[in-house]
Amino acid sequence: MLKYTHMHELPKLDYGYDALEPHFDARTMELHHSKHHATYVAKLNEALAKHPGLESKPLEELLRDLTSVPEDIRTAVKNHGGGHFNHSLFWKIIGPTGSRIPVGDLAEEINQAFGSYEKFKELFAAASVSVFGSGWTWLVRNQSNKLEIISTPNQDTPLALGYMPLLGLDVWEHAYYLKFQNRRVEYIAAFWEVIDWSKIN
Ligand code: MN3
Repeated sequence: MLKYTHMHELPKLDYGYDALEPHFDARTMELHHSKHHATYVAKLNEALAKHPGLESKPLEELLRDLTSVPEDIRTAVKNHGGGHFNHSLFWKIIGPTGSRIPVGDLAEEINQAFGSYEKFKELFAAASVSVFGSGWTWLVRNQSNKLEIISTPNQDTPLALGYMPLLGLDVWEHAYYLKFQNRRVEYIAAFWEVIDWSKIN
């Protein structure tokens, strides 16, 4: 997955800001990536700079074991490091092309865990709608290697809870307010039109 050897950097997108139109609009994509995500990266680097050496540690390692992070920067790493990790994953699992339905072994696993892809989407949407305030909904693997749908508040990561995230949906208002205002349900519906299951598999 993500590997870092020095200062953390804002990852380039594999597609243009307007590539996901009409589902995800260009203006939101641009602000979300070049402002919101960039700010998480800048603030993460700012925090890590207080403890030379930590910037070369893989971010996933820090997030999996936040208690090992020095206390004076723990909250900053959790929030901004989490924001960097979560968004980096998010950009990777969406795209202008690709498979809009699960493929391969994962398709079969989703059917077994949730009944069908339609049922999975219903459960995932219900979890996304019920996130109060800002947060994320995830498809994860638990420690028994089974699929689960979970939600996390703010920029908390599934890693910190011992889960391996496969896909995540950002349900902060900054991810959808310009186009959908308060209509989170419509944003979730648009997400299924831009998700690329071939990358998740
Ligand atoms: Mn966001």
